Amino acid sequence: MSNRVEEVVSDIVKSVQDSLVRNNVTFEEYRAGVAYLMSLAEAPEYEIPLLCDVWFNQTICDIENTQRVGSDSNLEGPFFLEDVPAITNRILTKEGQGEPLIIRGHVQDLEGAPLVGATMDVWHSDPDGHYTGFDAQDVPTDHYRGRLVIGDDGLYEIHTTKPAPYTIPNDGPTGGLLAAMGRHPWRPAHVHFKIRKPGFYEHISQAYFAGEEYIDDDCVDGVREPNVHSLDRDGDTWLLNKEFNLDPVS
Ligand code: MBD
Ligand code: FE
Repeated sequence: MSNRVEEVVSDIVKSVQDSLVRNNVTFEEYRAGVAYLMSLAEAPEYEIPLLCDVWFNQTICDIENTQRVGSDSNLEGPFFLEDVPAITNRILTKEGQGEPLIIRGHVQDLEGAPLVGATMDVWHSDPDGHYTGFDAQDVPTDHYRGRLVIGDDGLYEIHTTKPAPYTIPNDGPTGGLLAAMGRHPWRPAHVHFKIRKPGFYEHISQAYFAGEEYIDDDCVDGVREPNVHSLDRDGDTWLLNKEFNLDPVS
């Protein structure tokens, strides 16, 4: 009988051992690595998920995308919150700072039938580049996050403001490691989505904006072409069309 934990963990351990050998890692460097891992235990709670997501979250999405035919998933990141307000009157951002952005499209199955009753969570960083509920509590948690329910026409529409390029938290161990590697902590501007309906695979993705800063130099290497969108303009409002087709659980 196969033992999945034995299979995966022993393969990961072997990969790390091979890499230590290839790089002639010293005892001193090994101890520094262990001390680094210990520093994560004293850091804010989100640092371990953040570090894992920086290196491995998109890898799992890439694997998942080979198994599905619907819309491409993209990394969730560590800043989703389950308890968020309902999006009423299509309004996600209650602050009105920044350039207006309308996001709209359909949530459908693979044949184009509306996913009536599906929930859609939307979240993005505030104009200061923070996710509410995690960083400095200058903006309440019910801003820049919300959940709506898809109706009979399968349509959704959200009114918010256009997020800016974003630095992942860089004052803790994750940012410290990137800095020690000579890397920057920036991500291109992005909006997160999570769509759920019983009978369908949970869909998690992001929207990125074509041609914007860091689109080719994301510190978490999350940008994939199907999730990069060209924006339209209507007066001073940006328009993003994003269509979602979910795979049924077979
Ligand atoms: C983020 O905002 C994010 O989206 C990801 C994937 C990782 C860290 C912070
Ligand atoms: Fe994010």
